Amino acid sequence: MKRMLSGIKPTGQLTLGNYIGALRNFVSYQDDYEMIVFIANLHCITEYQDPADLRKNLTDAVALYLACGLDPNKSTIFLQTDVHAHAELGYIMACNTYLGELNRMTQFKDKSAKGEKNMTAGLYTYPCLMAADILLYDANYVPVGEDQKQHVELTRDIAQRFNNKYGETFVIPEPLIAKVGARIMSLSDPSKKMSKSDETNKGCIYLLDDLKTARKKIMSAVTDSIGVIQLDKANQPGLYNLIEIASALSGRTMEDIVNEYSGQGYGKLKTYVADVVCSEMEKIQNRYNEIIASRQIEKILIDGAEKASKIADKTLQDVKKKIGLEIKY
Ligand code: ATP
Ligand code: LTN
Repeated sequence: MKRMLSGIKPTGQLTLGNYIGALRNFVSYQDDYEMIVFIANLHCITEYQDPADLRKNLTDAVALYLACGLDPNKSTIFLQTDVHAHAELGYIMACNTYLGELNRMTQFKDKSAKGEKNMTAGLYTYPCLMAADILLYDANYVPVGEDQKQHVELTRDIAQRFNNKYGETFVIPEPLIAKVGARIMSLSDPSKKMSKSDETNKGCIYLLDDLKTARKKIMSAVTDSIGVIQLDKANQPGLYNLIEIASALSGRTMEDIVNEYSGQGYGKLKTYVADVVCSEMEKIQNRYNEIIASRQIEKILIDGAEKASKIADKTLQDVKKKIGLEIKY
């Protein structure tokens, strides 16, 4: 069975974008692949997090993984810091990455271009840690949203270079990007990705938003003044985004939805999108509440970390031996 690995940062509440672009795909893959999913808590402290908020977000992220359908009997679910090999291989990967490569990473470039102050060294070397996350597990595929493709490509370059230098060590991973929903846009500004770190909160639906709030955000989503329901991403990006959300969640094609609503007002279509989103969120939230009440999270994480460590420690041992870091006793 081929292996698949992915991670999500618990920087804030998980969003509908995370669900459509990442989480729900993990769930659909877990029957056909050996799925490894972790909470990237080391990645999230590249920017300051309030400790109390972070603690709550960690629990919520695991509970939401499970609520969305990840099954600990099928998938390995753990916290990045519970498997020490991540930080150690992350450092080794940083020693095998060139500054020029890190300077080219769009996520980093965008942040520096915006003139963000107090950018940390951790933010800069973040892709090296991400490479370690993936390479520790010999992952064949890495399902991610569009924004992470470049990081997986860098991981491939680092792995190939390492293999050439030290001999076959790492499996070369491939990014896996879903056709629909790989980049869900903000509801208030469809030129931007729907993001947890949305300052206004209006453009972003959090999976734990109450359903009334979620509906309101959809009903007031920014569209256009063209007034025709059709698929024109360039001129009607807001409308396109809403149809894409409904398509991803309902399993209907975007064309099918357009056919049903063409000739009608945007309000009708928005009501349909809100119905689809709220019905999915309601299911997730009910499961989430059950999971929180059942207090099973800790045990799942302990078991997950034990399973993950077995694989990761072996890879790290091999890497250290190949580099010459170890004395044979
Ligand atoms: P931020 O929103 O703060 O930039 P993030 O949500 O992108 O953070 P993660 O939580 O680590 O960062 O993302 C987890 C996964 O969700 C990644 O695979 C990412 O590509 C995907 N993802 C995030 N936002 C979207 C979106 N708007 N549309 C589709 N996929 C997304
Ligand atoms: N960088 C990713 C989160 C992440 C990840 C990973 C995804 C950290 N390590 C390994 C896939 C594989 C993000 O910001 N979304």
